[in-house]
Amino acid sequence: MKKLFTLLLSLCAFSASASVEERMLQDFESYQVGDAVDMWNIYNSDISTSSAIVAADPKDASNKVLHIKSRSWNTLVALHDLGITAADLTGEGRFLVFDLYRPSSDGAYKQLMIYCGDKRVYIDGSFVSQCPPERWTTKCYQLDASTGESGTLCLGFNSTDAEYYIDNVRIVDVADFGYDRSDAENSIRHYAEQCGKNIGIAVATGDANFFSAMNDDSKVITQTVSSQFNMIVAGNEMKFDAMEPEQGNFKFETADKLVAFAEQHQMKVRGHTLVWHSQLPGWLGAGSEGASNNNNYTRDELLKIMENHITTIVSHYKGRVHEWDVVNECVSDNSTQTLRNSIWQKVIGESFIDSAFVYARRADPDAKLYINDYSVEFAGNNKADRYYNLVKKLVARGVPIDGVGLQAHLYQGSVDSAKLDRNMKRYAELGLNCIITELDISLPTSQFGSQTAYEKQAADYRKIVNVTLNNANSPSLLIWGSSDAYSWIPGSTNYTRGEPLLFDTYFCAKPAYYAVRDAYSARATTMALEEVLNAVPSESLYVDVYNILGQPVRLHMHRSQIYSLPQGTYIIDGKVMNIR
Ligand code: 9MR
Repeated sequence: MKKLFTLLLSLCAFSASASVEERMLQDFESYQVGDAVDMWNIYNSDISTSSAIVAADPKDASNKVLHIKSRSWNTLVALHDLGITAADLTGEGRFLVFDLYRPSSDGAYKQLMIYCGDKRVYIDGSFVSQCPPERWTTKCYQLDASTGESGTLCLGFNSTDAEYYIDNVRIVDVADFGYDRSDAENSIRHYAEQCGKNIGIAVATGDANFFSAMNDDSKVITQTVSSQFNMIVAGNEMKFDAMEPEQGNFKFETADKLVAFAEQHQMKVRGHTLVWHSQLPGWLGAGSEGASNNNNYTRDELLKIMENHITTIVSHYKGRVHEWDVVNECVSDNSTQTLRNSIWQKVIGESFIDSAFVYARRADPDAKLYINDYSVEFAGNNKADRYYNLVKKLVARGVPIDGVGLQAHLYQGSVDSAKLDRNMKRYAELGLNCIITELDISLPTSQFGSQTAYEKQAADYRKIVNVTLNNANSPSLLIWGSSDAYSWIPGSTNYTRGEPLLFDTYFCAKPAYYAVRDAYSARATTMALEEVLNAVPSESLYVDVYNILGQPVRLHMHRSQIYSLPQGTYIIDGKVMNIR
């Protein structure tokens, strides 16, 4: 069951204009099972223990694939006779793509390298999770700009113990992403800014090599992140284990890069996260669930550790990180208890929350301080109400908290605008902000590729944005991931759900992208027009309304009647206005 890719022109389902062209370089079908393919070592080391043998696809015996065992560092597969140069592999909208499969015995974290002749055209910035075990995954790389070099295309994982399969090595050209990253005036960010809102994106090390690509303006991910968003949050790189991997030894390098990138692109930074039960360093002795106290810390000792962690990090970024998730996911999933079992709660008690906020406030009095949690979006739902009751108590006892984060890891179809609106309003009554911090709206695998499902997903995104636009205490909305290829959802749901984001694997805009952009732009237009109308002298009670062809719709209409016009675009007193 060979996939037919050769010079296939496929229209992206998402937009009439987005188009993707694929050119097959090697699908191994012309080989015999058992044929060996050359390997190459970058430093000419002994590669005799490594092998690349054409084999039957572990999932489909009728398909031929390449089975690779890499037993020495820097040993790659040499794909001869492809007739390409390094320059052929690069360009805006051009990706090198292949399918990857690894048996469960293979370790997940690896570093991919790609060479064209002697020229390295790609390297993962670090060892990153490559793909789930025992399933084919599409891997997609925008290579480093090259000119002229030619030679054999070599690729593989830098490892002494890798075992994996590859197939369908191909070049993909995206002729049109369905949106123009260079059009600053027609971006989500532009319209959100007109509405006075922050629209954010989470990026992580493994996402199109973001931390290596961030200084390269030709990279699609760099362009997407900086052109469409005005806020950024690190998916993993500012968590406890990343920032303080050894006690008292803080690692700021990666997070510093993120902050510098944000400043270069006039984006705000959201700091995620200071105190959490997950992604804790081993030295803390909290165990795999984050709920043990293997070092038998006393309450005072653990408070000191927490104070030092928060104070060091928040001081380091004083004035540069706009807001912090001070305490993350402290509410229990068990409806009979308030707080989750964690080392913090167990050793310090509920007041660990109070202390964490106080330490953060002291370190940067201007940073906005948030509590953050999941499954707490919709007022009336059990966990949402327990979260609210906890926050209400924090406010009552004077904890220096500015706002509440609703993570919003949602399923398509689960969005309840009325309950979300009610939630935001009850936090406003407490004097708090209430923002969406980690939005994604997943689809079941059975709906992948379905235009109808993407439209419904888009409608859900639009609902969420509209609720935030209706609530002045909701200044920020952040999307948890840059493209469907880099979402955490598939792995976390055992690959039963996914495709939850605004962009697909190649960063083509999905309907959800347009929905979010339109939601902000509609409000921005209305807001701009309201200003124009308000500027009209109060005695001018009547306006002339035209359609976009300039034909009169209503002349001398009482301006109080404008919002009763049927949905559509009009020119009113010389200004374009969308009525929705
Ligand atoms: O996106 C993050 C993913 O890369 C990590 O593997 C995962 C580990 O816990 O954390 C993900 O982000 C989480 C965030 O920090 C807190 N809320 C839930 C998010 C999804 O798990």
